[in-house]
Amino acid sequence: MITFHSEATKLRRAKTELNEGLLVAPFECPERVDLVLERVRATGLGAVQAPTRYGLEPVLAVHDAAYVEFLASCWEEWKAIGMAGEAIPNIWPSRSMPGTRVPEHIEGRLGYYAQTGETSICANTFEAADISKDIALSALGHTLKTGEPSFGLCRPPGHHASSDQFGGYCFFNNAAIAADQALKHGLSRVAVLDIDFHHGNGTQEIFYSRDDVIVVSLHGDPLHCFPYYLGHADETGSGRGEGFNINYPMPPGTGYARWSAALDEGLARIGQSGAELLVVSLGVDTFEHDPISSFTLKSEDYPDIGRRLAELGLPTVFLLEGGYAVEEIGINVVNVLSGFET
Ligand code: Q9C
Ligand code: ZN
Repeated sequence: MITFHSEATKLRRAKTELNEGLLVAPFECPERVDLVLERVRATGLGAVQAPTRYGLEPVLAVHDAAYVEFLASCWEEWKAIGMAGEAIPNIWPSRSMPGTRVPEHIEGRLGYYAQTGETSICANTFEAADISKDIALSALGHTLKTGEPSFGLCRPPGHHASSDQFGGYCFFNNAAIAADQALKHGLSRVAVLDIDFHHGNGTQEIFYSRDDVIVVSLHGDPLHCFPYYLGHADETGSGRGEGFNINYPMPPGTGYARWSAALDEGLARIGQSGAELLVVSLGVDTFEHDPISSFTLKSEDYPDIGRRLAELGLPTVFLLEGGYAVEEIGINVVNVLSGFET
């Protein structure tokens, strides 16, 4: 399987993540890319190719223009007023203060465009997000042209990014951008299958009222797990999108038997939907030793995931989402991809 990769994804190198009341070294770090790439090479998965540049038009098809402008200028504005650290939001429009006007001060704009407070904006965040979506679109382009599967080694990840908010380490929603572009290239229905540990709230929000993209997500129950406020089973879509959003929340401690039963159900729904392309939001933070997650999948489970996905028989684009701070992220990602090809 071909891998799309760029060293430029590592240009974002945040120093801080707000975690458990402390500023720590971010879990979503550039070394993740090296770990996955090393494993791609060591296993001979296939060619590694640089992405094509696509510009901002495909981004603006799913994200709000003012949000994109905010991301492009945030770090410079933040530095220009002499802020001491990285850009971390600490105030938001909230239930008791649901303002809708966008403030002018960068601190207010930062909160307006933020979902969460763990994700710092630093130098080259926009540039890395931009190349990450190019990687996703290059993978899509390859699969549309050849029918062959492809892997986009995206970083930063994308599935928490909504139409106008960043969070959960995500800025541009790579999977949503790719799914939307696939439709613009003539497909009539696309499936996004999100197997990251965390609910793909951004992808859900972007496609919630649409029936041309079916979104299926397996994840930690939001009653107990990030992102907490979205991802319940009764969120099934709205308007013409009703029935095209399918959530499988599962409790902390869930292992492969229960998880793979949900996967089979989700795959059956995708099979029935008439989708012509599968975009997989591939997070491996379902791993038993992931430092921020609580499922208990083992490395030897991941090839079986790939095999089950292949049984759908659809052209498939894999895009990297989460999976953290452990050597095994490379093993687990490539296990899925090589399982797909057996
Ligand atoms: N104590 C993705 O997997 N919360 N994002 C971290 C750590 C944020 C995960 C809490 C998790 C975001 C793409
Ligand atoms: Zn995740």
